Amino acid sequence: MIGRAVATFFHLAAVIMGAAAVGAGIAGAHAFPNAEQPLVGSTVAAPPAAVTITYDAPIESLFAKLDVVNSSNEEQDDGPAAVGPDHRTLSVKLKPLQPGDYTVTWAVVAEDGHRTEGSYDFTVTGAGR
Ligand SMILES: [Cu+2]
Repeated sequence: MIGRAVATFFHLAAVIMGAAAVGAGIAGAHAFPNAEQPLVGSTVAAPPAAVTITYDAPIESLFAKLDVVNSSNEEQDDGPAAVGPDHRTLSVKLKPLQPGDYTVTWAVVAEDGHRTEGSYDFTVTGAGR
């Protein structure tokens, strides 16, 4: 684990120092979401059982984070986040959600060592399961 962190650090350092020489090709290797479930900013009638984000590039299981909180900032995820076998999906199961607003926060490291992060909200209107 330490070896891997060091390798990541050196990769990042190399990227910073080499950015001018390598140019625009680097950007394509970052992992950004290209699909979210529930959808970003959506209002859903039925409480979802899980949150799943699909990325446009492979992500590292070791560094992937996905948290879901309610409007009182209380954790709503039920168990650790999991990276799918294709290394492109990140998901976490949820406790039974009450009607209200929820915030999803994620952070991932692409297989080339580049970190990306973000957050978004969704709203649940019904209590269901
Ligand atoms: Cu990258």
